[in-house]
This record gives sequence, structure tokens and C-alpha cells, in this order.
Amino acid sequence: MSNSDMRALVEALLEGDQARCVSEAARLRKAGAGVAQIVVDGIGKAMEQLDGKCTIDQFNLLEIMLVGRAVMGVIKELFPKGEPGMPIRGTVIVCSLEGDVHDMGKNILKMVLSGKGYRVIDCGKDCPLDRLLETAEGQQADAVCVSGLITSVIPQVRLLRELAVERGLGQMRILAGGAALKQATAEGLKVDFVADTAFDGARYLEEVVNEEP
Ligand code: B12
Repeated sequence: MSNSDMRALVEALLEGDQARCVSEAARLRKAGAGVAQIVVDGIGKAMEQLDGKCTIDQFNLLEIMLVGRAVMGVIKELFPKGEPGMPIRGTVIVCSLEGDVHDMGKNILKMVLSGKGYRVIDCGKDCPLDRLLETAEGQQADAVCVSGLITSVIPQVRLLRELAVERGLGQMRILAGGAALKQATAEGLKVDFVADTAFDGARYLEEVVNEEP
């Protein structure tokens, strides 16, 4: 399946036409496209093109919210079962940090990890570090996944390791992803892994957190 097969989905996403997006995603699945390919070459590509419309100077909230709704429709189509009932592989917390309301990437990550059998606790968007770490401690998390789309959250990400160690969570893996974080290095962010896509993150977790029953 070539990228040009994704064109209709990308166009429908950019038009914010949720019904057309859902039927395009279903058509692509029937034609043999994988979930990862639709997320990366379909949703990812459309969001790259939307990029220019989401700056401080040029910003049409209604248009972008319609695109967001269309993306969520595609996510539901790609992950029809939502989260599986019987998690088998350890506990992972996902969130977007305080000040960041972007959550579509986090929502995709949640579905991908749930689909792989992790128990995923979603701390939501705009989540303060304290709440994230309190949840991680209470749930005995094996890993936390922070999604960062705006660069202003970077200082919070860099604090996470130190605060986790203070709470006795030094063994917990810290993963980072999203447009603002994936340009940085793991050393720079003081995390264990920086993911390009949700699927990269899942592969990394499969290597390091894999409590098969
Ligand atoms: C859609 C969007 C919005 C929507 C968000 C809707 C929602 N519910 O999420 C709305 C309209 C609300 C919005 C608001 C704003 N936005 Co905006 N937005 C975007 C846009 C166009 C797409 C983001 C997106 O959803 N991508 C699709 C998802 C699926 O991709 P993703 O998050 O990268 O996730 C994938 C991977 O990265 C991975 N992943 C993500 N996180 C993680 C974490 C881990 C651990 C792992 C393993 C993997 C992983 O999983 C996904 C699948 O592979 C980006 C442009 C861009 N290039 O990202 C700008 C962008 C992020 N926004 C931007 C800005 C400036 C804003 C506003 C400040 C605008 C304003 N004037 O108010 C506000 C911010 C408000 C706030 N405080 O957070 C800037 C940020 C710039 C910066 N350097 O900080 C960007 C980069 C646009 C730009 N070029 O200026 N935005």
C-alpha cells in the first residue's frame, strides 16, 4: 500500500469530515493497510499539514477542533475494542503535562499500549507532575509516558526523573514523545526513551517491561 492510497484519508481529515474519515479508514483496513501505517502516514501526515494553521498568528479553533473530532473518529475505527479487559504486561501511566491540552497523540498511545496488553492509566491532559507521580506510586507503575506538544513543558519533563527518585520510583521507566519532545534526546530530557511514534514507544516497552503471566 503506497502513501498515495492515504491521500483521500488525509484530505478528509484536513476537511474535518468525520464520516468520510471513518469510511476511508475502514476502506484502507479492508485493502490491507495496517493500523500503524494509517496512524503514521494518514493521521501523522494530515497533522503535519495542519501544523501551519495552529500557530499563534494563524489559528482557527473551529477548523482545528473539527479535524480533532475526525481524528478521534478514525482512532475509534482503528481500535474498535478500545481497551482489552485482561491486561497482562505491567502498568503504564500516560498523560500530557500541565499547560498542554494536546491529547490526540496520548489517546493513540493509550490504545496502542492497551492493545498490546498493558494496563494503561490515563492521567489526562494538563496534568501536574505531582498528580502524575502520585498516581504512578499508587498504581505501582512500571513506566510513565509523557506526551509533549508544546515546548513550554520541557522543563517539567526534565524534572520528572529527580522527583520520581525522591518518591522511591527510581526503577520506573520514563518515556517521552509528541512533536515538542521528539526533537530532543533522551539525555537532554533526562528520560529513558524518546519515541518518534506510539509504536516505537510500545516496542521499547516490550523490551524493558514485559511481565508475561
Ligand atoms: C491539533 C493541534 C491542536 C489542537 C489539539 C486538539 C487535541 N485534542 O489534542 C488544539 C486546537 C486544541 C491546539 C491548541 C494549541 N496549539 Co496546537 N497543534 C495541533 C497540531 C496541528 C497537531 C497535533 C496533533 O494532535 N498531532 C497528531 C498526533 C496523533 O500526533 P502526536 O501528538 O505527535 O502523537 C504521535 C506520536 O508523536 C506519538 N506520541 C505522542 N506522544 C507520545 C508520548 C510517548 C511517551 C510516546 C511513546 C509516543 C507519543 O503517538 C502519536 C502516534 O504515533 C500541532 C502541530 C504538530 N506538528 O504537532 C500543533 C502545535 C502542537 N500547536 C501549537 C500551538 C502553538 C498551540 C496553541 C498554543 C495555539 C494557540 N494560539 O492557543 C494551543 C495550545 C494550548 C495548550 N495550552 O496546550 C504549536 C506548538 C509550538 C511549540 N513549539 O510549542 C504546534 C507545533 C503548531 C505550530 N507549528 O506552531 N493545537
